[in-house]
Amino acid sequence: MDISRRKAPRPKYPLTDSRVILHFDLDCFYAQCVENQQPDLKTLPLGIKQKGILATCNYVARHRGVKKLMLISEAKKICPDLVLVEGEDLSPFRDVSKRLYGLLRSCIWSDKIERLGLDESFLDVTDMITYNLGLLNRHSLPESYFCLSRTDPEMGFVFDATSFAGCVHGRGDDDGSLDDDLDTLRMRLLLASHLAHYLRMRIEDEGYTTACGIATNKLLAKLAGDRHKPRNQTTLLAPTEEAIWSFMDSHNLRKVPGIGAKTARILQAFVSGRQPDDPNIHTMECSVTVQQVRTHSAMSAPVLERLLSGSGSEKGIGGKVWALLHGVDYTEVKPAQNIPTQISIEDTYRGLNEIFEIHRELVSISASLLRRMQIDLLDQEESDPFQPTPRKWLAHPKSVRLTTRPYTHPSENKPYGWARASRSCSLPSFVFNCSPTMENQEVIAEKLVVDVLLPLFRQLNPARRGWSIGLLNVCVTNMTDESVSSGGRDIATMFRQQETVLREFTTYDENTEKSAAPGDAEQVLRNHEEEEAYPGDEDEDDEPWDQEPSPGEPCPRCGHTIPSFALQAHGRYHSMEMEEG
Ligand code: DGT
Ligand code: MG
Repeated sequence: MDISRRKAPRPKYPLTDSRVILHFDLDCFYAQCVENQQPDLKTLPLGIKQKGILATCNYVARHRGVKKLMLISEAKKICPDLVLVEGEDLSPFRDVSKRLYGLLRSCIWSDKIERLGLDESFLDVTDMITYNLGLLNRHSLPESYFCLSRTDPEMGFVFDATSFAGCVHGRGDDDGSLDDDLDTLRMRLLLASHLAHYLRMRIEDEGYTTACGIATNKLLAKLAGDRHKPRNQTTLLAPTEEAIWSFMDSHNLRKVPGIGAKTARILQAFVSGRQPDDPNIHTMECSVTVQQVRTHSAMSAPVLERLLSGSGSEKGIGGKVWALLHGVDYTEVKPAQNIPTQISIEDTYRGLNEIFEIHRELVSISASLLRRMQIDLLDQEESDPFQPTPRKWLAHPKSVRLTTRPYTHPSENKPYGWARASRSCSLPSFVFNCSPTMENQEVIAEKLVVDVLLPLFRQLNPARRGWSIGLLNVCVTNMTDESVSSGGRDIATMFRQQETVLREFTTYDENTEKSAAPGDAEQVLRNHEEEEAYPGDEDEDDEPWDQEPSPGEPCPRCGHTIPSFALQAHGRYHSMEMEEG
């Protein structure tokens, strides 16, 4: 028996009753957002710039040889007429992301729709496919009808069920040799390919093109979608284990979601007969394929466990990676979440040393965070222009956390969590008072920085100078879901009573996790401070920030116009500056 077959993990689902998963990935996402704002850019090579690198570029630029994540200088050499647009402010991208996610979510039945970063989503459409397979009339396949609603037969679309929509990887053409079970799998995926096409067209109606992968699990769907990009879709029809392995084998190890740079380096060293501590492997490009690792004579789940277990890695890592190499992925598409568990914004720097720089950057981060909170946490109700009603907060984060990290040069190769230190306290209630005007947001951001974040910064970095800050992250966390917690009480009043600063504590985030989307300033950080900081909030005490902010008064020291309520705090900022000497 073939060695890899003997040791291979078994798929959990019988092939005929497999799940049907769609993976959507918007094409050159940031670039498309910018193009939709400035349609003239669509035909020009366009790059979206973030701190000296191209976060992404459109496909006109890619056809000219420009690549994602290139240095700007390098991209300009290759394509001198590359148009560059600043993409530091992620808010417009987040808005589009949320709108398109909402559209997809409204079309599926199960609510199993999981976002990955800003521009990718997994959808589990198994129930829709099973239902529509039951309706299929095998005698009139060319005029088939896909029902998008169980209750309204008029909601749906006509399609030709004699062929797949888009590209197929594997045995797409029914040559009559498939047995009944495999024919069922083929028809399920065929229906899914038409659903995927319909959804892609709905997204195109909104002005955005996508790539989509259709397969029986998340891993395979994501890899399949990468086959034909942009503006295309690929169904993976792999009816046997061998067909799945052969699909997996063709991939570079680093392309497999779930296999990071470190894992790939260790496995590349192993299959090329090097020692894991060989200094050269840190600079090696990953060139090893799944096949080289999967079919290596000494490879197995226990061997992977031995190679990969160690500081920081999860238990059972060997079995997990072994399964991934075989295209086996049991993970479910997580149900949609209305409310994120936390929201954070961070930025990186080449060493900030002056308090005014820290102040300026914290204000900028806080302003983005407030905008983001409004997008994600305010309800969507359109207010009636004749009878405007304030929008409601769907959730209130209870804590705010500041994380800092000293600057290190990339060549020092420090792990992501190295020297990150965090300090938290309760989130003051005035942040929930912000109306969507820009000016108001900036005022609130300034107050948050002066009242809360700069004091936290000084506690984290007690030295008077010489900090050389490389990263600032501000995170609001400990969400209270209003639908659950309010219990009929006036939640706005409750939050107005919150004390400004509660318990404080420092944590050192050694195991901080980075979000799935590289470069996205949003992170999923491990929450060390759970439930520490909610006030016994019984005392009624109306805060001055409940009133409309006044236009402001000039600061006697620097002359800046500061809202009256923030003058005192602003004065504290000057005192800190003076302490600085
Ligand atoms: P695609 O999917 O290959 O057509 O191109 P994109 O641009 O959609 O790339 P994707 O899907 O990997 O990422 C979505 C957006 O996230 C992208 O437009 C820019 C941003 N992004 C992705 N990776 C990075 C990164 O490593 N650094 C930065 N700053 N931004 C990134
Ligand atoms: Mg994309």
